[in-house]
Amino acid sequence: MSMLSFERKYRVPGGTLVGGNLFDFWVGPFYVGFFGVTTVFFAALGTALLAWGAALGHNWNLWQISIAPPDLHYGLALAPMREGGIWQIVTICACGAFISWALREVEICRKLGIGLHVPIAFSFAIFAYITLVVIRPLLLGAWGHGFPYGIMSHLDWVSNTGYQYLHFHYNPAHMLAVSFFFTTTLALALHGSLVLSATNPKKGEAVKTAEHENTYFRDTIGWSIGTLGIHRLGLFLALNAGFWSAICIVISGPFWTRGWPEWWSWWLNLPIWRH
Ligand code: UQ2
Repeated sequence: MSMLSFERKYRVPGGTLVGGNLFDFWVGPFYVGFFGVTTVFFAALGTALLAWGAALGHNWNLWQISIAPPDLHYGLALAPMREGGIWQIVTICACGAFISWALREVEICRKLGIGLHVPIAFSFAIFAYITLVVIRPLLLGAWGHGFPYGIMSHLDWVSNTGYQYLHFHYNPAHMLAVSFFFTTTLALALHGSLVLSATNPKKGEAVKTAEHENTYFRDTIGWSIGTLGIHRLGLFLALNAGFWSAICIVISGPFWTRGWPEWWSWWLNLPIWRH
């Protein structure tokens, strides 16, 4: 892989959070660091445990492999390996690997002297995952409330959990999350298509700049958010999508146990409807 002169200039010692200079080196294009070592450790152990769990299963059909959490009667205790213990250690490995990766991103940002936007953005995705497999199971009192690690099985879990609350689309936080996901795709479609349209002129013509991009939107809707603004908007929309996803599932069970359609009775019960 080619290395730009720019990269040599910024491939600098320091900026580490843990371990001083000990792990402050690169392997090929990859920065290692203390958290590179812990990422590889957790990822390798977790993957090996998933393979073991798959070997204990009924077959090797990729769609049917599933590593399930313990039965609810184990509560918050450690379960035997074959009865959900694998899921519990895989979950620890996943949290360890994700958090290590975020902290490795922090060390790289510090080396480069750039903002921490990327690790902060990633932390929202980690927060959503940890809400599903740690925070909500803790609040409900059993690891069995986590979702199983399997392609079809995790979809079944989502469907079953949704129907447990009758109609999940009536969950107001779910409404916000879905709206943010859709708006994220709209913003990225607008942005991606706009940039490609400006950078792919007719044969023989010069590549266009932000002035053309601004003008396109001023002509169509009377306003342009700007080249920096669209990235601020994109980050805002994406972080909110992940954040409200975490909120919509953590309130389901720990804070609202009935069907979500029923939650809206507060609206029907407003005194303004009395005549
Ligand atoms: C824009 C701009 C960009 C863009 C985009 C817009 C030059 C390259 C996509 C247009 C975006 C607008 C008007 C915001 C739309 C609002 C929502 C909530 C989707 O103006 O500046 O820079 O990529």
